[in-house]
Amino acid sequence: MTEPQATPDFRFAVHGTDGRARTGAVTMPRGVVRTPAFMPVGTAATVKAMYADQVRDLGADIVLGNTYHLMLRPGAERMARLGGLHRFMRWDGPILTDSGGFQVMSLSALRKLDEDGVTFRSHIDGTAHRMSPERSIEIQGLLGSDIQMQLDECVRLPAPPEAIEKAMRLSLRWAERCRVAFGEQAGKAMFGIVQGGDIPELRVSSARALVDLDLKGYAIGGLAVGEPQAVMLAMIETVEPHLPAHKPRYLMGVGTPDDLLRSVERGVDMFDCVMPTRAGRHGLAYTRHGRINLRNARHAEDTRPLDEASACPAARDYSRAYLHHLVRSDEILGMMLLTWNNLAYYQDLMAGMRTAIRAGRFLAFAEETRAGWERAEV
Ligand code: PRF
Repeated sequence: MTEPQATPDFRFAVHGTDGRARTGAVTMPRGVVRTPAFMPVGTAATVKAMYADQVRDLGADIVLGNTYHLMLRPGAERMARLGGLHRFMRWDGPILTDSGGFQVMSLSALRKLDEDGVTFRSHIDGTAHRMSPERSIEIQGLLGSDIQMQLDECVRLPAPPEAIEKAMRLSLRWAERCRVAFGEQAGKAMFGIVQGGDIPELRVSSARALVDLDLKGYAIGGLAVGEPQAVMLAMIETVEPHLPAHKPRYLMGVGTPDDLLRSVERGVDMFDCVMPTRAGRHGLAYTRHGRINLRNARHAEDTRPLDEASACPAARDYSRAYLHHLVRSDEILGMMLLTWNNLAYYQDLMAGMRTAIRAGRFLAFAEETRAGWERAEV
């Protein structure tokens, strides 16, 4: 290891591999992201139901913010006047922002896509907005994002091949425009997004064209959008050999704990997903023993904690009976405790994977982890 620089630029180093799985670190001025990494989703300048300090204490090195939500409320220029997203939400570590295209397509009304960007109406108040690749990068800059994503078009699957190809080519043209708009920014990065749906040839040409742009990292988008897990994994296997080994790879919007294990096995370094936080607000707990639905009557008199061996107080110190009661009563604390438990589980899973890769026993770790889930409702 070389001496850390006073203000480190954006760097990625692989520290160990096991098969295709890698462990390493992304280093940037606001901190180091240990990979494989799971980024809790902080859509509206908050990881819902969590204090920023709690998120950090669980071992999260980076969180995700959303251009779409923050441009609508509180607004990008206002955020900049307030000192940026880090100060606003009291998170001083790195922040990755999604570009907005994906959220526009899934949340807004009356959206219209053309060569130059997307026009849409806010899901909050119906006001009209326009986002071009350049404006997306400008907004991510105003937010103060450390890792910015290109604007892209993600097609839900199944879809006709022509639609998949059209979106993939448009995303490539937008990647070039975003790269120009981003320019060179010390300590920051813009990632490209591989599209191409479930068509291997399109995935490969998307990856190749993006690699030619020499970006600092590469995301795989357009997966976990309706296709079976086997198709998602096959697409990762198709794309991975075309991505540079010395740059981070980020699988967007994925996934279940099993998705994470199988994607890391195939060479993915970074993930984000609403699953642990959203599930926590709906009474679901992820544990070493599998997913538990606390709403179920079987927990009403169960004095055991979710996981007595966990370091997380939410998992260790509260009975399932109490959690069941909170969930059934729609109490805020129920959502807080289950979100806390779930993010702790996800971060522990990532830490376990990093350790296992370094020890050269990733597949054994994955098998042991999956075997534990079989004991969910005992
Ligand atoms: N593109 C962008 N964000 C995303 C996706 C994508 O394809 C996905 C797909 N799983 C989640 N989030 N920009």
